[in-house]
Amino acid sequence: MATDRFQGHDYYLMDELLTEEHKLIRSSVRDWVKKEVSPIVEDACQKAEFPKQWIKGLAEIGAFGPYIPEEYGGGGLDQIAYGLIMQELERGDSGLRSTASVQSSLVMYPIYTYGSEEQRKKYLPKLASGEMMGCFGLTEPDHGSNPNGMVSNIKDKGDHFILNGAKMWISNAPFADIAVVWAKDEQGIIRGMIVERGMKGFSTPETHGKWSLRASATGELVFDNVIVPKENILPNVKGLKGPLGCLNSARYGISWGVIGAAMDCYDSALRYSKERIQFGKPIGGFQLQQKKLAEMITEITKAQLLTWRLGVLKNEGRATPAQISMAKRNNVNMALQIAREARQIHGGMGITGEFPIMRHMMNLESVITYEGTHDIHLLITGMDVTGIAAFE
Ligand code: TGC
Ligand code: FAD
Repeated sequence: MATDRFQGHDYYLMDELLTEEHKLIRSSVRDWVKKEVSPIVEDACQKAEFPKQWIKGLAEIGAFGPYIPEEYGGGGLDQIAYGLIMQELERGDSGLRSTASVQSSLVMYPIYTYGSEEQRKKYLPKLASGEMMGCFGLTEPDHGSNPNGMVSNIKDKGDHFILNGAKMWISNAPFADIAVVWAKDEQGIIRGMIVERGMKGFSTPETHGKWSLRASATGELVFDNVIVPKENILPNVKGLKGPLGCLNSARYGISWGVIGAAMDCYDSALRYSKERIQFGKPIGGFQLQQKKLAEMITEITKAQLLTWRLGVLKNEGRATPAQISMAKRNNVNMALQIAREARQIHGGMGITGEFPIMRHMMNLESVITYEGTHDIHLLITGMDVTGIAAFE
């Protein structure tokens, strides 16, 4: 990719709503992305490799567990800071943000929220420092949008459980040291547990051939009579609300993250429209291109306002799951539409790795599917406003 000339976009002066600490965090993550991510991300995607050196850097900038209390190694920051970190990471690449949001919201969050004090002390500091990486196993081959139908199961054998089943599409699985796994007990109740690499019968085959999130490692989790000690069960939650509670945090982070990807596409398109000459003038001087750019910045601004308000509500403990669904759905779709329009503004150059556009666009095709599809989030809003579930 050519030199990273990204500048943030703040049409409604939203920076005035941020603290000095928020701005400092944002600029340190942006600097790190420019220095360590932008120069190699295109190559990593072309080769479908997750650059492992990013793990140390992500830990150093505080991207693992920003809102987990400092006594467990986290950053002790608020939800706006978490959102800004996700925004800057996804500005670099959605796969990079995925790595950080899985570690923070889907591994550290459940251990912190549902774990015992021993589990918190054992895992959280190592997860925060990147010494240990985690993944989250909810989706199964036959149960994606409907995780309640899962068939992975545990059987009580006295001092341990025997775990059988399989999870699919699991971010970070190929290199994770631990997996937070959700499986049904003999009463059919969903339980969470920590499965460690090296446990007999546990394997994590990598998923190849993705056209999207190529700089993020994805894999399966296979459990063949895995012995899970009882002390590895998350004691403080039972039922589907356990994993769905984690998704609230991750979906919130995504609603910020994708604004980063959208801003990167807009930023590139705006610059290109002023530099590219056709018919004797910059293409940005044609009304058709201005329509695209004007609509892009309008949609980015609306998304920024939505997520900022959501962050305030989340800080106050008042954000509802349905409000989070609305922001995730709106903002991912917004970013994907902007990527498609930005691709057109770049003409043929838009399909090359000289610009970040096509990579963002392909990544966003995963982001609009994972953490609840575009359709599922619409149904969540529909249920919230009517009081009637239309999932089945
Ligand atoms: P339903 O009967 O509605 O609810 C079951 C129980 O859960 C509670 N609940 C929630 N709790 C916390 N947060 C939420 N968002 C919640 N939504 C529901 C609910 O109150 C109930 O509690 P209780 O006490 O009464 O038992 O459940 P349902 O089976 O009808 O399903 C509802 C539906 C379809 C919305 C849900 O299954 C869903 O969200 N499906 C989408 C699945 C999904 O998002 N999977 C994501 C997998 S992880 C992932 O994609 C990671 S990508 C990571 C990356 O790389 O960044
Ligand atoms: P399906 O559920 O089969 O859906 C197929 C289509 O049917 C979709 O368009 C959907 O909207 C629609 N549909 C389904 N049900 C309904 C309905 N009731 N009404 C109307 N339409 C419906 N999962 C994890 O657990 N951990 C991870 O780390 C993780 N990482 C991922 C990384 C990547 C790159 C990808 C692509 C996925 C990841 N996932 C992960 C899985 C992801 O959450 C699922 O793909 C997603 O929840 C959708 O499930 P599915 O793919 O089985 O699609």
